[in-house]
Order: sequence, then C-alpha cells, then structure tokens
Amino acid sequence: MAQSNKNIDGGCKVLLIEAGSELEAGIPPNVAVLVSAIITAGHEVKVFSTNDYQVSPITGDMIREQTLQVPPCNPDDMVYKPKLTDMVYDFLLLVEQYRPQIVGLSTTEATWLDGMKLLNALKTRNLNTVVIVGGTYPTLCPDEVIAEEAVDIICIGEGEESLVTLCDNMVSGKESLDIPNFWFKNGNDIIKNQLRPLINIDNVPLQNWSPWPVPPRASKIMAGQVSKTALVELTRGCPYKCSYCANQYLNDTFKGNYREKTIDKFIEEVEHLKKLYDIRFIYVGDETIMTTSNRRFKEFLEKYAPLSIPFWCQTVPEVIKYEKVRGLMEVGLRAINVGIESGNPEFRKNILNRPVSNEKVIEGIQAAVTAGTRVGANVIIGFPGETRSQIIETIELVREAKPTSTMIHLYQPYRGTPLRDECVKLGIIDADHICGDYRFDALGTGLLSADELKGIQRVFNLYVTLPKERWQEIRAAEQLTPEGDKHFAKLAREYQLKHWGQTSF
Ligand code: B12
Repeated sequence: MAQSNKNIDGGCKVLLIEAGSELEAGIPPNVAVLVSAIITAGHEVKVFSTNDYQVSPITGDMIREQTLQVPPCNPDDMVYKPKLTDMVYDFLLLVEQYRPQIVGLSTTEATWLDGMKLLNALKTRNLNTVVIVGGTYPTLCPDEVIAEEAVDIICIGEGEESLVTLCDNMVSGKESLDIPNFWFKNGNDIIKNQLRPLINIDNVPLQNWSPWPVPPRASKIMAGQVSKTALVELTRGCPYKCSYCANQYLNDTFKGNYREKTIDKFIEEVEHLKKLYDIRFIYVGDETIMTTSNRRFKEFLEKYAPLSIPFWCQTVPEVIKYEKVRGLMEVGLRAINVGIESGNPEFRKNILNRPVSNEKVIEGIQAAVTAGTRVGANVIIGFPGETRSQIIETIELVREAKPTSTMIHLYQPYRGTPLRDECVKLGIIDADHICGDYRFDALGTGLLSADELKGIQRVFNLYVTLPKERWQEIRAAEQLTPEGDKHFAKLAREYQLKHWGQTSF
C-alpha cells in the first residue's frame, strides 16, 4: 500500500539511488555520508542500488578473472549475489510504495546511463517527486545532466549540506531556488547558484549504513579474501594532476579540494563502523598515504595500531619507502596498490603528466615487495595515439618491477580530463561520448582497435610472467577468434594452475 510522502515525525522522505554497474559489494562512502546527513537532520532515507543487479552481460570481477588478473572465484563463495528480478520494475514499485518527496541519483560517468534508465521510467509515472542528480558526473558536465527532461536539480560538488537544506525546505514548504551548489530548473530557465565553501573534512558526518543489508553488502574481496570491508576517507581529493583523471578539473574548480582528515577523526570513523557493523577490513580512501607529512604518518601508525584491523591502501611508486611500508605492515597493511599506468617515461611525463623515471617506479615497487607486502600494480592501455610498442614497454616495465599482481585497465576518456579533448581531436570518440567501465569497455587508440586492446588485456599477464621465447605463442592468443581463443584457453589454464592451483578454463 502506498504511504504518505512525509515520515511519521514530519521529516522529508528521500530515496537515494546508488548507481553502480559492477556488483561492487563495498558500501559507497559518498552515499553513506549523505544518508548520515539526512538522518541526523531528522529526515528519512532509503537506498535503491543498481549494484544489486547485473546490469551488463559481464561484470568487472568476471573480466578480471577471465583476463588472468585475479584468481578464479567460486560463485558460491560470493556472499553478495545479483537479484534476478527486473531492475526498473523493482525501482518503480519501491517509489510507489515508499512515496519519497526527493529521488536523488548519485552517479559517475560510467553509471550514468543505468541511473538514467530509472529516472526516465520515473518521469513517465508523474509521481510528484523532485529528482536531483549528484556525484562526479554532474559535477564534471552539469549542462548535459540538467538538460535531461527527467532531472529537476543537479548538485555540483559536495552535497552533505545542500541536500539537507533541500529536505528542510520540502518539509517547511519553503520554495527556495537559492541553495549553494545546486542548479534548479525553473520553467525554461536554469538557476545556477554559486558554489559553497568546501566542507571542513573533519565535519563530514560519520557514514551511516542503515539502508543497506550488511552483510552481504559490505563483504568484499580484499587482498585475496572476502572480508566485511569499509571504505573510509582519510583524505578528500588528490594533489596530483594526471591528465587521465578528473582531479585536475576538481582541483581547479574547488580551490583547496585536496584535504587531509585529522587522524583522530579517521580513527573515530573506523571505530564507529567497527562498533556498529563489526567490520574486518579497511580500504583506506587516500591516494597519497606516503606523501603526507612524517608527523602525520607517524601519528597514523601510532593511533591505528590498537585497532588491529587489516587494511589496503594505494599510492604512487615514486614515493614508496621500505621503512614506511614496514611501518604500515606492523599496524595491519595487507596489500598496497600502485599506479604505473604506462611504461614509456616520455609518454608518462608529456602526455599523462606523471613525471617519474622508470628507475623510480621499479625502486618503489621493489621496496614494497622487499618489505614483504602484496603489491598490486595498475596499468592503463589504450591511451589516444598509443602504439603496440608502447604497450610492450609497459609490459617490459612490469616485468622488471615485479609487483605481486597487475591490473590492466582500458583507458576511458572521462569528462573533465585533459586527455579527453585529445580523443575527440583524433576522432576516437564524439564530443558527446559517454564513457564506460575501465575494466571492460575498450575504445581504439587511433592506431590500435578496441579488439586489439581487449586481446592484449587478456594476455598481458602472460607476457609479464612467461619467458620471451614464448611470446610468439602468446601473440597468437591475443586474437579474438575461435583459433585465438583456443590458444588463449591453453595458456590461461597453465597460468592459473601455476599461480593459483585451480583453473576456470
Ligand atoms: C574512492 C573512489 C572509488 C571507490 C568508491 C566509489 C564511490 N561510489 O564512493 C570505488 C573503488 C568503488 C570506485 C569505483 C569507480 N570509480 Co572511482 N573514485 C574514487 C575516488 C578516488 C574518490 C571518490 C570519493 O570517495 N570522493 C569523496 C566523495 C565524498 O565525493 P563524491 O563521490 O564526489 O560525493 C560527493 C558529491 O559528489 C555529492 N554527491 C554524490 N552523490 C550525490 C547524490 C546526490 C543526490 C547529491 C545531492 C549529491 C551527491 O555529495 C558527496 C558528498 O559530498 C575518485 C577520485 C577522487 N579523488 O575524487 C574516483 C572517481 C570518482 N572514480 C571514477 C571512476 C571512473 C570509477 C569507476 C567507473 C571505475 C570503473 N570501474 O570503471 C567505478 C564506478 C563506481 C560507481 N559505482 O560509480 C572517476 C569518475 C570519473 C567521472 N567522470 O565520472 C573518478 C573521479 C576518478 C577518475 N578517474 O577521474 N571509485
């Protein structure tokens, strides 16, 4: 039966859509802080997650397994299983039963089209619901998002405070179009409010997971094991300006975007999640754990140690120091991820804006491996103008650096990134192209086709680990043809058995 659209205490009813295309089990911290802000202000919220459905024929986890980036996984081990019902039908049913005053979609570029399916379906129902879209995608391309008929308001940048103001106004009946960070549709006009000052990161509300089923939702594969995991922000933003990432745009738009949380606040959030949800693993949301001041790094070690919760973090290879990795390991570090991206130092410096020598990359990765932790390297293939021989240089660099594992991402020219313009200029994408998931959506480079990139992705780790005498055999396995598939299956079986003692081929 349909309910009233005010809650029993007179608060506003909000339905947030967590868009995700990946059966990504971890709870998104951005939506969890919005939930917290809404509930603390006396309103009510539910979450609909597109993550609960397998929205594409292949998931990121499947492709990682099939391309030898992660061990074969027994589906029975996965605690979090997709729903087999129709996503749009389930969403509309929830809206009709819950009757929210506000429906808010949180989205990145890769999840936008799935989110839009829901909003477009909602539009056909005339349910008198205000629709707002927030997240990185509307922040990076507001004009396109507000132009959608199904969208009434967009949020540019942080939403904790503005969303609560909107809820308060809905309850009091105040029809204000003057909320910082929000653009409102007003007839044929668009009211573009100014940006509010960035939030003091220590005042971000502690994540509230009450709308999600926990477990299974928080049970994520981390460092090779399924653990109840929390992604906790230690910093917001990133100081680097890599040309394939949105951070440069975010840093230019929001002055002072890169902010470090105090260690005390971080610990408070971890303890809060431990107490409420008994979390067993932490994904440290920080791109720069090694570049913070020595004083803050030491404080992290001292204050984190008593928690005894294993954790994962990431950094760039050039800042890795053996002693720092040892220090992190003593307080629970189980694995560290580092971005190599490309093996050609000139390309890295001039095109990717990552000025670091190959020697430094190797030194950093080796320091972490020698310290005894698992080191996952990230590479990206398929940059605009990239040649086959440049990708071979990336393979050569990984062979020398010898990380524990390597993830091979397919370059996506996301909005707001300088490298996207290059892709449009080269005719690789149209100006209005919407990017997908970097784990399985390939574009061409202008010189290599999408299929060639997918072929290289699946054999990348074979090139990294097998002797060069076998490279010809591997080359045959690159071909996405029945013959190439046969070659690949044979090599993949050998690889999986050698590295993980089991095979899915
Ligand atoms: C941690 C992280 C992740 C985590 C967690 C993601 C999450 N949903 O929280 C994981 C690993 C799961 C992840 C996955 C992906 N990520 Co990611 N991720 C990041 C990272 C490093 C930090 C994000 C973060 O936590 N920021 C802090 C939070 C609080 O900010 P926020 O997300 O913007 O949310 C605030 C506002 O946007 C707003 N808001 C958000 N939603 C809503 C909704 C409403 C209604 C309102 C009013 C406001 C609002 O309020 C929030 C609080 O202030 C950023 C890079 C960066 N430094 O920002 C990339 C980044 C966001 N990721 C990116 C990408 C591409 C992805 C993937 C698509 C990768 C892939 N698989 O192909 C997936 C998509 C996942 C998804 N469900 O959308 C891109 C997005 C680019 C783009 N143009 O959209 C970024 C910017 C990195 C980059 N390459 O440039 N990611």
